[in-house]
Amino acid sequence: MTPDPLADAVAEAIGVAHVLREPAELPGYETDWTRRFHGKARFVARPGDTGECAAVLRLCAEAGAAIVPQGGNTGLVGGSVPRGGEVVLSTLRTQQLGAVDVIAGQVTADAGVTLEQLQTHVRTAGFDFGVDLAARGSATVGGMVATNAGGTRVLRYGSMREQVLGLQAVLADGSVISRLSGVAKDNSGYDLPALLAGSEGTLAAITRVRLRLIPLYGARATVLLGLAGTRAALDVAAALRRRCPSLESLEVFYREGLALVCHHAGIQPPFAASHGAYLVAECAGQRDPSEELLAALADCPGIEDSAFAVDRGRRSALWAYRERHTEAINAAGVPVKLDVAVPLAQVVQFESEVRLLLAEEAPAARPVLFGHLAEGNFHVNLLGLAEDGEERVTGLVLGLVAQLGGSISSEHGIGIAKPAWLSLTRVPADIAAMQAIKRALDPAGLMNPGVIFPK
Ligand code: FAD
Ligand code: 2HG
Ligand code: ZN
Repeated sequence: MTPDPLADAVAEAIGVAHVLREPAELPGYETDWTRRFHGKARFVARPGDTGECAAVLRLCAEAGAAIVPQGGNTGLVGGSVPRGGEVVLSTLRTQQLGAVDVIAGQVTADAGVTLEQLQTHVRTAGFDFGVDLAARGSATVGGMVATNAGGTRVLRYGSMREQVLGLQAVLADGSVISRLSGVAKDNSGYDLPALLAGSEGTLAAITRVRLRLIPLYGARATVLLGLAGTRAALDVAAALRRRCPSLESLEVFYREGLALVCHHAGIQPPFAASHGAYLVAECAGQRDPSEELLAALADCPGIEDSAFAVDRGRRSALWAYRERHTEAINAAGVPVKLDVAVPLAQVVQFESEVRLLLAEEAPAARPVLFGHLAEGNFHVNLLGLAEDGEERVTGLVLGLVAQLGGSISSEHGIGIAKPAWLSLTRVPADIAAMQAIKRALDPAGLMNPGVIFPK
């Protein structure tokens, strides 16, 4: 073990068992979920609460040591792993879940609580949580706020920021900001919780969050449709949005992703025929929403195949074709992931143009497209792209997105994967304002350096 006075001081503050310094203990904290991003940690600190987290950050500030906050390490833009020599601040030991406030429909959760733990906890009290995503077993509340995670229910409940009523966080100098009262209307000054949502660990370490809850719906109806292509999927999506107030999800995928999932999971495709696009739609309510969903679908032309489910097992089987894309892609190789969104009016054009662009510019790569159709959010995954082509091809795809008026990061963040392209969709004054905020809260640039802005 290399001598390190900072690690010794941190161990004194939070307990020697909660500072990981042995090389054998570190790899899980040093490589991201996709295996594309990795770097050495100086050591890993695992504080157990806000006070201990503040002590760690204060000591790091005094030593001028950079910090990488880390939750479940399921982030997909490299922001959760060290670039080389930073202290990793893991929140996984912070595990408190407060009692559900059944009058306000709120709960307070520590940053290290996983989405699944949160869901289980609030469901026993008759509530549910508005954000859901496939990494629910590992993704943490803190990480989800820090990335402003989206997922499969944004069309009904919004992203993570919309669920945050308040939070507690430690700034780079170790000072603590706290707004956990749960008061639903509070206009006393700047909305710091909203600012920290999506800040990707660059402004503060989030330690506790006050969350809005939604009703727990007992009835769900899910449909998987086979359609001619994206145009047809968009038409169905528009009709369902108009006709089904209980609509919660509109997810799209294509035949290349379906083939990967079936191969990886060892399952049969849903239909005998292959289709140009697949759409998963789900409605949820206190009463069975099947009739509402089926009536709306009956008026939709262009549906080539369909599978419908209301019971949990069959619904999960339909969702698996969509939800298991990320793991199936990871099993096939180390992907380059481009999480983008375009205005819905440009979705059809984007899907066809990006495929043409990739066929011309990266013929050896295997593109896998899928995503959240309701928000025009495509996950463009590229397998087998030569390393020396990553930057050029990323620039071309993100350039197309910008040209169509879209976003180069729809829900995963900028991380260390995309700072070079931030100026495609943010004007200089916008970037300067964000950098001024960063400087004000973290003057020494210790919080997650290299994330969002180029170093
Ligand atoms: P980490 O990966 O540990 O960290 C992510 C970022 O947040 C890093 O920049 C890190 O520094 C920062 N951070 C973490 N904790 C804190 C904290 N307490 N304070 C300050 N900063 C912090 N994302 C979506 O948006 N929608 C999806 O549908 C979705 N599906 C996914 C499915 C799979 C299978 C996988 C592997 C990932 C998916 N993701 C999705 C991405 C990922 O799950 C989310 O970004 C999630 O919010 C990250 O949470 P985490 O706890 O793993 O954070
Ligand atoms: C999803 O929507 C996640 O499933 C992951 O955001 C996307 O793997 C990806 O590219
Ligand atoms: Zn997604």
